[in-house]
Amino acid sequence: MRSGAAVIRLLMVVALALAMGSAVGLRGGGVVLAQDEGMSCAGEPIGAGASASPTAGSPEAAMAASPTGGGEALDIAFLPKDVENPYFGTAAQGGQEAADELGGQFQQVGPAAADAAEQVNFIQTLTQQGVGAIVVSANDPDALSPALQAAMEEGITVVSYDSDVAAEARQVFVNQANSEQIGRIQIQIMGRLLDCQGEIAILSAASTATNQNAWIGFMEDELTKPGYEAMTLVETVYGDDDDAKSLEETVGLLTAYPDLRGIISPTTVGIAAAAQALEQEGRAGEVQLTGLGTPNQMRAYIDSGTVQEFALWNPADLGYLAYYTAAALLNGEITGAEGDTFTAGRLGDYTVGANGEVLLGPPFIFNADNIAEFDF
Ligand code: RAM
Repeated sequence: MRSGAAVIRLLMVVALALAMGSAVGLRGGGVVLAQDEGMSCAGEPIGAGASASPTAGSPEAAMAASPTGGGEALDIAFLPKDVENPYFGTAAQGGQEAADELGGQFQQVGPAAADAAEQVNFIQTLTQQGVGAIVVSANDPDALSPALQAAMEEGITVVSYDSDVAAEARQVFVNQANSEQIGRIQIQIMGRLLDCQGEIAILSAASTATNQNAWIGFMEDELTKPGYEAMTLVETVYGDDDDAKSLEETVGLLTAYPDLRGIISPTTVGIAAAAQALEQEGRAGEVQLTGLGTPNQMRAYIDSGTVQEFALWNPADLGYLAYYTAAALLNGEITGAEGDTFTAGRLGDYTVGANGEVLLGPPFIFNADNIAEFDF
């Protein structure tokens, strides 16, 4: 039976969702799923601030829109953090899809492990080859900058996606979702899982990763809000987006903090490895786990109950949008200035925001009720 407080909470969520016009959504299998995610420990709607795909148009609008193309040949190379990570494999599928639509070329190159120095070598090689555009997800915002700036001096268009570089080293950053929202939502979910109480730790990717560090900054800030007094972040460790290291670091956390009640892993590699570690160490259920994962990598852990919920966006859409953005820059349709607009095929219309940022849309929370809808 619902308590009176729970009913009031539910009514508040419904009222807020109505007031906001729409809730967090993700396009999957052609449908947009809407979410009402309840209230955070601080008494705010979980995922608040979601501007519900502000720039993503409807599929119908996208079909009517004219494709970006027709200008100079599109020779666009993706350089992810590493090529072994399935997340970037899915993003590459989106890049290839966009290339096929625009009649452009697509290639993906990159290191086998998430390593900034190796990314620099790839940037230099792509520059020598004279590609039209480099689309890069950075393992380190600063280490990559000189090589990217040299590429830009040679006339190469540079777009960052997923994990940004220093602003002067790219024209546009295609961000998967608002960084603040991605950071806060993970603490909000953990708060719900733990009833706002207990020791938590973070298992991140590389210690220099731009995206994870931005999200962790907002996680720490969320924890300072009233309502989180009994939730303590004990340590942040780094698994470098490597399966074995991430597993090892998780076991290290479980050993070092016997009272640990939760782990947040804002990386698709880390969260899968942490789930495996919890099962292997017999701590599943006792230690809650959330963060950012792909449905395909997390399905087994949702099924076993080791993980109840986690967040992400569609990496294929991110790659698709990044390719269209690079194409729009190459064709002179946009320069990367705030207010520039372009159409990204089936995703619809986008506007370049402050700091040369293009936003894909809000993050989505996956759980046992909806995970079957997604295959990536
Ligand atoms: C990993 C990578 C990537 C990040 C996702 C959530 O795949 O670190 O950069 O965006 O996790």
